[in-house]
Amino acid sequence: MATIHDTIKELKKQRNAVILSHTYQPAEVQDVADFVGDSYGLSKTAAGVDADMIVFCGVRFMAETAAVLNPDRKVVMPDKKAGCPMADMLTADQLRELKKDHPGAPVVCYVNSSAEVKAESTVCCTSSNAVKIVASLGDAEDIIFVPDRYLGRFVERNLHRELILWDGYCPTHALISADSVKRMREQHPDAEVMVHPECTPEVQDQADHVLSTGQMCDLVKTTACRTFIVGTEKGIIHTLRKLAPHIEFVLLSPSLICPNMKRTTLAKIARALETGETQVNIPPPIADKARTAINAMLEITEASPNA
Ligand code: CIZ
Ligand code: SF4
Repeated sequence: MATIHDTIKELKKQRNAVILSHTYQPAEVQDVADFVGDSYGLSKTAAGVDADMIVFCGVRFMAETAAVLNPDRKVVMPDKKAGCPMADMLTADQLRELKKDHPGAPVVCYVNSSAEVKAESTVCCTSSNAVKIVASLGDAEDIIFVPDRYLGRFVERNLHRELILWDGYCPTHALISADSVKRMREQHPDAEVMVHPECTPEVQDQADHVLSTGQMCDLVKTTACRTFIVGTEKGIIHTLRKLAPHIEFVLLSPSLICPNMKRTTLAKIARALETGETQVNIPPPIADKARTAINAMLEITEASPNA
């Protein structure tokens, strides 16, 4: 009898599809994917492969980014309800109002935002390049940074300047307490602690490394450290163990689970491949403006990749 893995493989061939999985996805989803990575890296990868259909296993803003960067391909989400509460904390109307209060201020928007919000922004950023993107705006007196207040605070501290922040946050990362870092350090005295900049400043203060998911994956390939306490969504533990099987990875808190990231199942992937549902459609005028903000980020990061 054909297994779900056989079915996915066969349908993928028939549809000339590629499966992309974010590192926060369940282990079994990551294992059937052609590429595993962060949202922006995956979208860029998708642009370079020969496929008619992209099955994006992640949350909506990620699939939207893939659709914006791959306008000629069909991008489908296995579960259309997989949203991101942080992205939902800022609407395009709210951003337009904020811009009116600060005329002329450039807007930097974290990729964890809707295509409509990106379309209202000057330049996008990811958690790996947020500091560099804001720094590139140099002398601007006022800079609006949306929607994550904690990534915004991380940028403020690194650049020693104030930003106009929105009050968004990730409910999964923001719930982690600084005390939980202290407790875990007591249990694992030889471990280094890495946390995501979506964590609160108090948690960031307790960590050895504040890193994006991509930077965490890079660090474990070269480090001499043999135990890490990991302060980001649980799915990445599977990714990190595959990259560095000789290292022990301990999740900072059992509550580091994003319910939306866990909506994807193998059965839903098979159904998405079979039916082509649910397709992500971004109206072209919005997609064009969102692409401009994403490409502006690319130009800045590629102009001086190591700066
Ligand atoms: O953009 C992503 O993939 C997210 C949500 C996290 C990260 O650190 O890259
Ligand atoms: Fe959104 Fe947080 Fe889930 Fe990432 S982990 S998708 S920021 S709710």
